[in-house]
Order: sequence, then C-alpha cells, then structure tokens
Amino acid sequence: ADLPHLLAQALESHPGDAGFEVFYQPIVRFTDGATVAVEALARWTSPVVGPVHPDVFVSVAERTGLVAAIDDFVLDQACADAASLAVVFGRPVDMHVNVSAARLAPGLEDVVVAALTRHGVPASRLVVEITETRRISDLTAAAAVVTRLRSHGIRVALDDFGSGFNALAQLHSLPVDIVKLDSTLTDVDVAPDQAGALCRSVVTLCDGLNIAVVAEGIETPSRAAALASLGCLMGQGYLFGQPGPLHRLQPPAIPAQ
Ligand code: G
Ligand code: G
Ligand code: NA
Ligand code: MN
Repeated sequence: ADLPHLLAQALESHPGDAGFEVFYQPIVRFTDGATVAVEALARWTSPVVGPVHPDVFVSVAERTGLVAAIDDFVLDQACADAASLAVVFGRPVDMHVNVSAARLAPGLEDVVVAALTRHGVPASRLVVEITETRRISDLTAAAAVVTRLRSHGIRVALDDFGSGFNALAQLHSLPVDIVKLDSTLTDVDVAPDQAGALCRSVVTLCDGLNIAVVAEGIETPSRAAALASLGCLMGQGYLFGQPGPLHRLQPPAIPAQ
C-alpha cells in the first residue's frame, strides 16, 4: 500500500477516527519513584494496513509535511486527557508532547495556547519537547519561538539530547527548561567510565544553566542507580513503564486489609 497516501488520508479529517491514538509513558523521579510527568506518544493502526511503527509514520509524515497534523492531534488529545491523568495519579502530572523541530515557527504558540485554553489546562503543566530529526536551520528564529512559548509559562525540552545535530549549539541558543538525555548516552554502569563521566558532565553543564535533565532509555534498576549517582534526578524507560493507553495507566490497587 502507498503509506504516504494512507497517512495523508488518515490525517486530513479527524486522526482519531482513522486509527490514531495517544499513548502515555511515565517520567519518574529517581529518589522516590514518583511519576512527575507523562510523555504523550502518537500511535497509528491504519484501517488498511494495520499497526504502523511510529518511527515509520513519523518519518513519512516529516518527509511529506504532515507531521504538524500528528503533533496537533497528540497535543489536543493530551490536553483533553489531562483531567483523567490527574485522577489516575491522584494529583496533576506534567504532560510532555513532541513537536517536530520543523514546527518551531511563528504560529506554534497560538496552536499550543489554543489547545490549553480549549481544555482548561494550565500552561505550567505542559512541556513541549523539541524533537529534532532535521537540522534546525535558523537557531535564532527557533529561539524566538521558544521564548514566546515560555512567556506563557509553557516549558520547553530538547529531546534526544546528544544524538543529533549540534547539541551544544542548540543548548547555547535555545533557552530550554529540560534536556532529555538520549538513550545512547545513558548506557552507563555504576563503575566509573567514560560514558558515566559524559553523563555527569552533561548533568553538571545543565545544572549550571538551570536546566533539568531527564535520562531516557532506563531499562534496568542498575541503569537507574547509575544515573541517579551521576546526579540525574529523573528518568524514563521500560523499567518505569511502557508507553500505553490512558486506560492502562492505573494507580496501584489498594491492598486488601
Ligand atoms: O514512541 P516511540 O519511541 O515509538 O516513537 C518513535 C519516534 O516517534 C520518537 O522519536 C518519538 O519522539 C516520535 N514521536 C512519537 N510521537 C510523536 C509525536 O506526536 N510527534 C512527533 N513529532 N514525534 C513523535
Ligand atoms: O524520541 P523520544 O524520546 O520522544 O522517544 C520516546 C520513545 O522511546 C517511546 O515512545 C518508546 O517507544 C521509546 N522508549 C521508551 N522507553 C524506552 C526504553 O527504555 N528503551 C528503549 N529502547 N526505547 C524506549
Ligand atoms: Na523524539
Ligand atoms: Mn520525546
């Protein structure tokens, strides 16, 4: 089947009626295991070809200029789900949404603020993750958009930090609140080594800039312990939870007395 065509068809009306849904994955504080936030992630089961891997449909969408439609659907659904998420976790949690770096242009602010307003979600609950698959060509223009978002109290994160283009130049130019340390860099052990030294340096660098660090790809308790010992406060990964639909995010059952 012609995936670009199927994707365009799915996104032209209401993506939720064409197999798109939003999964959530917890972001956890290492010290006490509390879920501080969830990341909203797009999933697509095409009515024609079945489940399509997100790496596949996201890259097709980016090539065909459709990724904004996915980002906007996920943003709106995440805002619509904010109240239910607060019920699941017993208190409000922050919500991270991905926004393609190509989307860092004037107009993004209006779309994001409109979604928050539509669903009555405070700006302080939202984190916009800049997901960079292409080089950000104009960092000055991108920084202006980041500043506009932050002027509303929306926080901004650099996603997959360290895996892509120009990580330090981005950190130099973009006034972000959070860095998400890419899983290729969090493959560290408790034993001191070069990988650990690199993680520690990124954490120190971010501390100096008042930027919080979330370590991605935390799959094992030893990795969580290593990152925590390197000064990282938060992590995300299969250890803490797979991405899943809202109805599968359940608080622990109250044990029988
Ligand atoms: O969730 P998973 O690791 O399978 O996602 C694969 C890739 O797709 C990741 O790079 C992730 O950031 C990206 N992705 C998932 N949901 C969205 C989305 O709503 N918008 C954008 N731009 N990228 C997304
Ligand atoms: O690029 P981004 O960080 O937005 O991608 C998030 C995606 O990474 C999730 O949707 C999920 O599919 C994937 N992911 C989440 N936790 C882990 C993990 O512990 N290990 C691996 N390999 N992938 C993960
Ligand atoms: Na990403
Ligand atoms: Mn992300």
